[in-house]
Amino acid sequence: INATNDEEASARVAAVDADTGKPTIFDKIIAKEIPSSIVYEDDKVLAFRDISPQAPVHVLVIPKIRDGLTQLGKAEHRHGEILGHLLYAAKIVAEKEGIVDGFRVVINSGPSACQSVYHLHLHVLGGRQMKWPPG
Ligand code: IU
Repeated sequence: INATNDEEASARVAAVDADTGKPTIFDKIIAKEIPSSIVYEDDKVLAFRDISPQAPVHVLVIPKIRDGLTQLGKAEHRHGEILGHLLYAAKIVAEKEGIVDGFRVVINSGPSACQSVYHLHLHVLGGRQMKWPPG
């Protein structure tokens, strides 16, 4: 089994738990029960460095209250405001990290996209030349 298949397999396992409403590790990060390197925070969102960075800058932006947003594919009309706020927070993160001239925002939704944590999160990536298409 290669690394890619491992990633796909664990994403499928994570997805099985996704709809149970179980807290994820991000709740502990929000509660600061698990330490993280915080880049930006306000009353609605938290941005912290990814534990396994895929670029020189790799920050996750998450809503402090999940409110059913386990994944983008579960978004409802009422989530519009927080979704917009998350995207704007991604831009603030890019500015703070000095990559506002070139950065990528990624949301993996569901097992086919290798989502592994079922609390909506935006990946903010930069600090190197990004490639297209993504894997
Ligand atoms: P994904 O889009 O669900 O695959 O992204 C989840 C990310 O959360 C992934 O990049 C992990 O490295 C990251 N992460 C983390 O930063 N801290 C943790 O304790 C755990 C995952 I678990």
